[in-house]
Amino acid sequence: MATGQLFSKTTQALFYNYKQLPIQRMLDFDFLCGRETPSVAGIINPGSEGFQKLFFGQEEIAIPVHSTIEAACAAHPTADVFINFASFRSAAASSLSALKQPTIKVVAIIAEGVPESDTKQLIGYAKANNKVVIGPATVGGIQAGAFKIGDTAGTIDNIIHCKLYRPGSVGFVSKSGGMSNELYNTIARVSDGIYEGVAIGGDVFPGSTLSDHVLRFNNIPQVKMIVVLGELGGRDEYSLVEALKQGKINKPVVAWVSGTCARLFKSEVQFGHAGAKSGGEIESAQAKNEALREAGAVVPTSYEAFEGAIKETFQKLVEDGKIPPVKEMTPPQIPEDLNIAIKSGKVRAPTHIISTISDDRGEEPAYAGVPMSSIVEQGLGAGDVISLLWFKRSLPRYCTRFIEICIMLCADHGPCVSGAHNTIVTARAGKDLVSSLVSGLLTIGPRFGGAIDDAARYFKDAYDKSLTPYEFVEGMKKKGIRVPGIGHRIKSADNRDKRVELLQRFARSNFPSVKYMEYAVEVETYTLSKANNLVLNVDGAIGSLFLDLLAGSGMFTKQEIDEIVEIGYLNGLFVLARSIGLIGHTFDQKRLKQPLYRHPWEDVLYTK
Ligand code: Q5B
Repeated sequence: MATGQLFSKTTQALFYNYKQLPIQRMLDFDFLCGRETPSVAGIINPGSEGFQKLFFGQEEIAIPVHSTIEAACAAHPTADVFINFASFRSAAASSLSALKQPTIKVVAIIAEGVPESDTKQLIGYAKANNKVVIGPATVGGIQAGAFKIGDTAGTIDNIIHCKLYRPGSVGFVSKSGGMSNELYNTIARVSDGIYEGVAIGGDVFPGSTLSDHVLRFNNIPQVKMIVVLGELGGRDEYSLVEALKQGKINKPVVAWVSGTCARLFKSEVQFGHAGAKSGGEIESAQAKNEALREAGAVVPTSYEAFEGAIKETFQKLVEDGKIPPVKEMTPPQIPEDLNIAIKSGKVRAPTHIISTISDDRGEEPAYAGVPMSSIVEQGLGAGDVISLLWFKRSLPRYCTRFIEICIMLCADHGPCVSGAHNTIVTARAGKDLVSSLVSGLLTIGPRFGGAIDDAARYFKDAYDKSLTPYEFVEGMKKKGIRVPGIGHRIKSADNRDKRVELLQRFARSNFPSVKYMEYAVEVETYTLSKANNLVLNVDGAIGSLFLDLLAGSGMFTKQEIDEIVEIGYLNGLFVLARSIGLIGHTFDQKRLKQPLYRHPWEDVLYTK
C-alpha cells in the first residue's frame, strides 16, 4: 500500500446506504473546515433514486441519490472514496462492487461481523488493484481540516475540542474506533494535533493494517511524528516492528499496545473486538510492546504514561525546529438544528397547525382524549367514533346509534343516482378506486345528498322564528329558493321513502323531543298539497332530526348548536355513508369487467 495521502480538502465520497446522521456529521465537519464542496457527492440507496436534503452550514443542499453503485460512480467520476454503511450481510458484496469501479480508490467498511473469508477476498482484490480498504468494523478515519469518514471523532463539540478542523503534525493509527476518539483528545492536549487519523477496525483480518498506515504516514511530509495504538491478539504490530527494524520508518513512532491486563485472567479472554483475544504469549500486549520498544518505537511503561511519551516526543521535534507553529483558526459556528434548540429550551418556534380532535404521540392514538383501547374495550361503535372526532364528546348511546342508522340508511341508493352513476362511469374508464370514489362524491351538493345542512339551517330558522309552514314555504318561493330537504325524483306521497320512516320511528321512540322533525312534517304536508313528489326526503329527515338530537341531548350549548349548523357538519353524514356504496359500485364494475361507458346517441337530444 504505502504511498501517501488518501484524502484532501477536495476529496469527495459516495455514501452507501442512506444514514442521515453520519452524512450530516460529515457535512458539518466540511463546513467547520471551510471546505468549498461537500465531502459527500452522492448517496447510493439500493432501489431508490432522487435527492436527499441535508444541511451544508446554513444552506440546505440536495445530494443526488442513486440506486446502484455503477450509476453513482458514473455520475460522480471524481468521488474516489466509498463509505459503506451496508449491514454485515451485504457489506462484502457492495464493497467488492465498489472496488471494481475504476474511480474508487478507498473503501471504508463500517459493518461489524463481515465473514473473514469475504474480507480476505476484498483484501486480495484491493492489493492486486492498488486500492485501500479501511475496516471492516471501523468508525473510519479523518484528515484534519480536510475530510472525515462518517461518525469518526464523534460530535461536533468533540471535533472542535480536539481541533480537528485544522491540520496538526501527528499521524495516528489505531485498531479501535472508540479509543481513537480518546486519542484525538489526548494528542490535541499535548501536541499541535492530528494530521490524519485512521481506525483500522478490530477484526482479525483488517482491510489495511497498522503498518500499512504508518508506512503511508512516513511518506506524508506534513506528518512529523506517528502515534500507534495497537491491542492484544493478532500479529499486526510485528509487521510494524519489522518495518522499524528495516529502517523503513524515519519519523518518531510513539506506540502502545493495550490489553496488558489480560495476564490477570487465568484463561483466554476475548475483549470487545473480534481480533482482541489473549492468545499465545507472542500475541500478548506485553510481548508486542517489548518488540516495538526494541525496534526503536517510543513505548511507555503503561497506558497512563502514553500521553507523556507523546508530549515529550512532540516537544523534542519542536525544540529541534522540525515542527513549525501551527496556523490557528477559529472555526465557524455550526448552526444548531431547530428541533435540538427547541428541546433544550433555547428557542421557541410557532407551530403551523392546531389540532384538537386526535393525538397519536402517546402509546396509542386517542380520539378526543379517549384512547383507542378504551373505545374497543367499551364495545363502542362507528357512531361513537364519529361523535368523538366530529363533536369532540361522547354522546349518549341513542345519539350514536342514530348516527349509525343514518350511515346505514344512506350507504347506497342504487346505481342510478348521480353519485353512483359518476362512480360507475369512472370505474369503467379504467380509473382507480380513489378516482372512482371522488368522482361520485363530487356530485354531492344542493340537489343530491348535500341538502342536509341547508335543511337544518332553514328548518331551524323557520321554527325558531315560529313561521307557519305556509309563511316559510312561500317566503322561500319569493326568494326563489327550493326548500332543502323537500322533494324527490322518485319518492312521493304514494311511494314513501322507507328511510325517512325508519329514522322518524327511531327518533320518536328514543329522542326526548322531535319538535324540529314534527315541524318538517308540517312543512311536508303543505308542500304535498302543491305536488305529489314534494315529500320530506332523507336529507330533510336527517337535517331536522339532527336539530332535535343537538337540542334534546343536553350535550350542546345553544351557541354550539348554532356553530354546528353554521359550519355545516351534517352533509358529512351523507358523504361518509355514500362512500361505502360508491366503493361498492367501483368494485362491482371492476369485478364485472365492464368496458368503457359511452352514452347512446339515441338518448341525447341534438338540437341547435
Ligand atoms: N319543487 C330533489 O326535483 C329535487 C322543491 C320545489 C319547493 C322544493 C328537488 C330539490 C331540494 C334539494 C334536496 C335532496 C332536485 C334530495 C337525495 C338523495 C337520494 C337521491 C335519489 C339518494 C327533485 C318540480 C316542481 C317545480 C319546483 C318544485 C321541487 N322541489 N318547491 N321546494 N324543494 N329539492 N335534495 O323532481 O311550479 O313546476 O316550477 O331540489 O332536498 O338527493 O335517490 O335519487 O339517496 O341517493 O326534479 O335520495 O326537489 O323537480 O325540479 O322538476 O321541480 O316542484 O319549483 O315547481 P325534481 P323539479 P314548478 S334526496
